[in-house]
Amino acid sequence: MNTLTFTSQDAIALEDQYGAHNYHPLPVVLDRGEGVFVWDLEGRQYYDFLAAYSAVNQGHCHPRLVEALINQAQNMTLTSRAFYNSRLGECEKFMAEYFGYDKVLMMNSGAEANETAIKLARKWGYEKKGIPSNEAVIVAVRKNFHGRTSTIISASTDKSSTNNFGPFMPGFQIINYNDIKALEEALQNPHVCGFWVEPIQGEAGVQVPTDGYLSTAQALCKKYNVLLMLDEVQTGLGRTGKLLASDYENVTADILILGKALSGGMYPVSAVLANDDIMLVIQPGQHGSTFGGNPLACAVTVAALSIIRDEKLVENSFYLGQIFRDRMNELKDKCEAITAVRGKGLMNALEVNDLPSGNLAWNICLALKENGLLAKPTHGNIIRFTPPLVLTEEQMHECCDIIEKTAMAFA
Ligand code: IF1
Repeated sequence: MNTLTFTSQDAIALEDQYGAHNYHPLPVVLDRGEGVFVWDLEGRQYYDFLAAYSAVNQGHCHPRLVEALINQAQNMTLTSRAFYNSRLGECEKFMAEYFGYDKVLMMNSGAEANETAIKLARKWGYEKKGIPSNEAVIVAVRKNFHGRTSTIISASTDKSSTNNFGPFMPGFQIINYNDIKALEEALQNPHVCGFWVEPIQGEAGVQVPTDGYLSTAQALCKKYNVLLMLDEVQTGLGRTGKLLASDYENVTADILILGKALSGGMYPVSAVLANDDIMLVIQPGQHGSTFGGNPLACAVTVAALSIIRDEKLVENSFYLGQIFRDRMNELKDKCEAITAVRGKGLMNALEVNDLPSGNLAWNICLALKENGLLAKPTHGNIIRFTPPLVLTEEQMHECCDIIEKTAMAFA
């Protein structure tokens, strides 16, 4: 806990005055975290049901991650890729074997990994599929979220992400999510090199497609010689109750995009995985970043992935997710404020009885905070619940009690 002289109000005032106004945070100032808990400047304890948008799947300040970070920080942090470093190859081998791919390309943010996937798919399109120069098309879906760069938002259908940020990058075709017929029509264009999609849409409000959507999409991609680019930045690494959300349908992406929990929230690490026939179209000097694949990132990544395996977080996520949705469905039946429950594993959402332009979800989140649980609305009528995967069954029931008590006050 901090001293009494610097309060949450002071911290909020500082951000407001000196920080850009590109966010509208819940009014709580977090100062410390451990496992599933966070504490504000006044020492109030909360269950963290956002987990930094699924980046801290391993829980806050996991001791093995802290140890990996400190040990590596004392030895070497950054070499650039002008030289080899002693941790990169080990980390790439670990990741390639962990996910079953030939090759790994490490970046930093999720947006950068998606950018990498776009460049890789296009280059493959020209050099392997024979698409005429500068004519490649990537098919994306409505309400996607893949990051904030100007290329990525060129495929966005969200006005607040795009308004007055043009001109936009050409080469994207947008179809409806969960629409196989539209996909097959789009893939018939011989200039299409990739189909780019989240297995469950996060920002759109935890939209779960129909069973079979991904496996059918994969079959269509094979049929039309198009790369399946899966953005598992948020759905990956145990979040949905499988290691990858695509595991539910035994689908293997041609280009797998990872980020967030790849470092357990310790450090920005992202990666793209692909087999040799795809990954090797990128040659020396054609893509990279100063920080991508640095020794600190590598040490943290190996530890973060080891924790997921050693602590059986995938299994825990699957198990606790069932409990959560069972409890929330019971709640929905007796609480008028709640209209829908959906999700997989520990990636879930409640829809509340309001318009997307309303403020009921925000007001419930404020009340949840007062009752010791932090969650964030997405749009005005959806609350997302994505706790760290290290939650226990007992804690899950306590959290469901908090949500129940809070929601009933709005019934
Ligand atoms: C923000 C949402 C979550 C992502 C997927 C790539 C990225 C993200 C599927 C980019 C990032 C974040 C970013 C965060 C809000 C957040 C988010 F509400 F916008 F949709 F998690 F649900 N692919 N998602 O979800 O990764 O470059 O940020 O590392 O404030 O923009 P990044």
